[in-house]
Amino acid sequence: MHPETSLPKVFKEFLPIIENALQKIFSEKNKNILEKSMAYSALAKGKRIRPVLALCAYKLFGKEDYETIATSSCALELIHAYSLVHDDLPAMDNDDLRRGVPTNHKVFGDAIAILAGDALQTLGIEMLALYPEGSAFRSRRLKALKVVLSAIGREGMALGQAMDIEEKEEDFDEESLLRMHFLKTGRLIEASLLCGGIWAGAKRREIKLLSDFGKSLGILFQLSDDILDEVSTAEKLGKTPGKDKRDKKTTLVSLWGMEKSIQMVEHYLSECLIALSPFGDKAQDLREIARFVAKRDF
Ligand code: GRG
Repeated sequence: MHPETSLPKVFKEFLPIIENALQKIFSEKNKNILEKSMAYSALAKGKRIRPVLALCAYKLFGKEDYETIATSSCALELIHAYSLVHDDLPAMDNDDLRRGVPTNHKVFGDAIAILAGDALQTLGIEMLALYPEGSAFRSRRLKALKVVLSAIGREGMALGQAMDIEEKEEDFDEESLLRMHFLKTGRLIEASLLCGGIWAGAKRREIKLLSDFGKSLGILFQLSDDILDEVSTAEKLGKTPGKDKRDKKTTLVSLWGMEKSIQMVEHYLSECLIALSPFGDKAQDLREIARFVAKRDF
């Protein structure tokens, strides 16, 4: 779907670790229909930004044993994959194309797609409860699990999705739109960074900086997604472009206009960079990711 050359170089380092861990999770032969449907969406070509962010946050604190957190980082991708499968369903966004291939329900039917989403979410939670392995990680596992559960449930991603579905166009002013996007997209992005920090044993004030960075990165991510929805192609995006406009949805671009949206990309990028500045050179990978999210064209 996308040329790897345009990805920040840290992706080159981490993508093989992530893909390998994902393959292991779905390695059994003679999979049943539920596992086939789960694997279809989880293994489809995504950017893997959430596990990459977790690994970058881990590396930020001087850790180099990336395999230790490979499976738990992939848990974030499983939870993300669940949200995409459910988001694409006819009762939600009703989309036919995702990650360059037909959406899960188009291949497996609505009922199996719902169950695959459910099971991807549960599997992600199970992986967070079990990994990173070992008694040394016991309290960090619990902390990371709590962070993710809070980010995806009734005060996080699921609430953001409900707000997106329920609220009428006229209900969305700038504040409520930003809040909806923070909940729907930003909280899992922020949680991915926090997990990496927690598994590395980061201090409270370091976690706060990661959280500030994650909040701005989440909005930046959504903003670039809205801009791409207007200007990109299905081939580049791997999903249907122009859908927000057709569905008459309020987006950050429809609210601000393209010119202001592009200025706001710069604003949120600089907020990201400010949050990272206390980390100095060690945060170079995260800086590159923020710049990539601001400039990405897929
Ligand atoms: C069903 C509870 C529930 C939530 C769905 C993920 C989501 C919430 C909705 C997807 C709608 C959407 C296009 C949101 C914009 C930001 C976003 C999450 C884009 C997709 O994530 P990427 O770009 O996708 O990381 P890949 O395929 O690269 O992993």
